[in-house]
Amino acid sequence: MNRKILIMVILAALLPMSVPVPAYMGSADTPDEVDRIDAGEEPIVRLNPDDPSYDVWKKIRDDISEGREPGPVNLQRYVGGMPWVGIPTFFHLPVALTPEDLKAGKVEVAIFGAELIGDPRARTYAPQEMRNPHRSEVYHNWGAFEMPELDSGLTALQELTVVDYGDAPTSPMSIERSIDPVREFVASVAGVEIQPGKRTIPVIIGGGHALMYPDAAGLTDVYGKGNLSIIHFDAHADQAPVGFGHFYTHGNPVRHLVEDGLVKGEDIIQVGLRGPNSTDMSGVKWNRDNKLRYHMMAEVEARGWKAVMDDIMDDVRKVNKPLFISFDVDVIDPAFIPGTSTPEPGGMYMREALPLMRRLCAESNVVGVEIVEIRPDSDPGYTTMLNSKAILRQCLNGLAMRKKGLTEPGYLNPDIVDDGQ
Ligand SMILES: [Mn+2]
Repeated sequence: MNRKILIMVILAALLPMSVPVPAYMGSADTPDEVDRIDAGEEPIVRLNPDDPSYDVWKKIRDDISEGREPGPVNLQRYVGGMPWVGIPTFFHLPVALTPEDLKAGKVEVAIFGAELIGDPRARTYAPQEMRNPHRSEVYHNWGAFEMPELDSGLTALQELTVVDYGDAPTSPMSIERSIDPVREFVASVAGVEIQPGKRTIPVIIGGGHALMYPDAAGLTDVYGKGNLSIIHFDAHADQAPVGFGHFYTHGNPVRHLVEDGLVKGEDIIQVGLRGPNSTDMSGVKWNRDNKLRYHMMAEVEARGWKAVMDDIMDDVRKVNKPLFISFDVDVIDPAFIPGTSTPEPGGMYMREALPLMRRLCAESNVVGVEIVEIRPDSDPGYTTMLNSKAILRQCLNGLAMRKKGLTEPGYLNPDIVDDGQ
């Protein structure tokens, strides 16, 4: 009996004692599939490997690097332009297609899309809408037309080498078949060493929050198990014990990352939890038993934003490991981001989110970022795309500040805080 089966048998023996199955969850009879898993057989997912489209979604073109030197390619014809001119990539950035391109271009940040089909939160067109300048022109002036951020005085996209890295491979039919390819894709980006001790930062635009598992796991493949910290922005705790029998869902990545030993509970900081869909008191108990740090909206209500923000930054300093920012946009109040799958009133305001994102990226060692649960299809006023882009831009602004050494806590350009009169 191998170790995995032994653990499953022990868990199966303990399960009826520790987890009573509520009546509404149906019969406690063991379904056939679980019998098969207990017997050490593969779960039944009937696939057709003879189908010529079996793996086209993850098969790399043979001629992807043919006839060109490795490095980013700028697709724009002109030196600069207005948002509605040119070929839409993320912020009109140059494109890179391979890890060799990232390495040759010493690319500091690679932005790419990922959509996990099979989750009800999937196929949202979020990556493509992030590339689309329509109704969010303010962030899409490009090249010579780029404007500096007032708060830092820096033009982030000119300070940093950033590319559009296309999209991660995801099966159009199966979340399960997509997990390992996304994990490997994230690891292949973070694995690019651009100078000693400095690696490319993957920035993932999604898609359902089931992404958090392969995104974080891909980073631990590079930085080491137990050597990654996560700041997790979300209205929801995402450690649900249920998922309709599925292991990977948008509601449980935190639990699985901890239980699989990839990330330690004490290295996870959660911000913005609230609302009836978030968790119940048994979920809170799970958080406390596993030593997670959390700052719920109730704490903001009790203590005020400034005090809580200072504690969040203290937590990040205390954990002091390479940091992954997992930003579920439903942490923001639906007044600002209605285009998300599980909106919860009473959330963070953009005025709170922007400086926190900027500070995290400027003052800590960020090695990966995901901005997920963006749903342009339920964004009637274009605020979702505008605000999601603002969050990403403040992250890039913070990374540019870090590169320039502007890492003093809460740094703001002094001339914009005070008119000196
Ligand atoms: Mn989430």
